[in-house]
Amino acid sequence: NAGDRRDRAAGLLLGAALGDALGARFEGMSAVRAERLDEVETSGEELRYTDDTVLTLVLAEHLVEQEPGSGIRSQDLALGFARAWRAEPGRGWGGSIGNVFRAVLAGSEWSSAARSSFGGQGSYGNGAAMRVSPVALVAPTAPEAAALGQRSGEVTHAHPDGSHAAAVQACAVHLALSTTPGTAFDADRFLDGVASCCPDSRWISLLERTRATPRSSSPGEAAERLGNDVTAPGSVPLALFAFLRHPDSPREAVRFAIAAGGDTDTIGSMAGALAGARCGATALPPGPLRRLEGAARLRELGSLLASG
Ligand code: F2R
Ligand code: MG
Ligand code: MG
Ligand code: MG
Repeated sequence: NAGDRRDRAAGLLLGAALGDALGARFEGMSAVRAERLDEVETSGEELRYTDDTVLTLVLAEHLVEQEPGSGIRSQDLALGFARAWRAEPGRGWGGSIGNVFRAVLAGSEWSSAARSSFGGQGSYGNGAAMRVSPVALVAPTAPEAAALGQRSGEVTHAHPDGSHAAAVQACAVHLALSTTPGTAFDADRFLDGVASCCPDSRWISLLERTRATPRSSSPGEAAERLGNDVTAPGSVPLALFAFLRHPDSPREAVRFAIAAGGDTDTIGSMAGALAGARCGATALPPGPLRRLEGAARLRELGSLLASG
């Protein structure tokens, strides 16, 4: 029903932002102890989000403004991202993505700006995947979510590893939205669904490695096998695994992702989007949610996209 769909849409966006904000202060640490996570969850401070959520908000607003079915206006989207980067320099941006945004602001077309980084290769950072979750709310099917995710990713990440990661995460979030919370979660079926939307063999093999990682692995063991860094291939698999590990608890999925260390805000955010999409906003931890920066707007955008 409509109320349930709105709750899932809000859960997707709020879960993404919560994972980002909870993980933010640990980004770059090798592992995070449970007590440190407890402290952040229970402190009275505002939970401030980072670049991950700044860009998720830009993409969500872009999707709200577009005509239904009209896809992505790449140059407008690139400009929206670049203006947000210029407006909020203190949000913990990726090392090289500023060069892409600077080129767009100087008048370059998005495709040449995106190709300008890393000697013409383009970026395979996880920045395209970390912001992609709202496309799952407007795409009618998982393959269409993947295609839209790919297009939104290419706007800044010209390297196929970077843009395909956005396709994979978008498809995964769409599939998570279409599962039924409270019923058994079939991890193999979920991974088969993601693989069927998958743009290339590299990502198929990363998904197989995710499937083959023992479900009982600790966060550290999972990070060892799947990676936990700022590259797309080194982070999306761990976010998927955190969700497979705790499909019915956004709090535990996010805590698992952050405990693994490395790119904690981004892996936490991608895991939070997946578990929030399946379980809805009502399943998010209420204390941290009350302290989350931007929560009202995220909830509102979820409603707008769910009803669009
Ligand atoms: N980058 C961070 N945090 C670490 C730094 C925090 C602080 N500013 C500090 O310096 O201490 N956080 C945010 O960045 C990640 C998203 O990155 P995005 O937007 O994809 O950016 P970028 O710069 O394009 O890629 C990230 C890094 O990946 C490596 N890389 C990418 N493409 C490469 C290529 N073709 N060849 C070689 N290396 C490549 C580089 O190291 C890039 O700097 C998120 O974690 C977000 O939270
Ligand atoms: Mg960040
Ligand atoms: Mg639940
Ligand atoms: Mg990060």
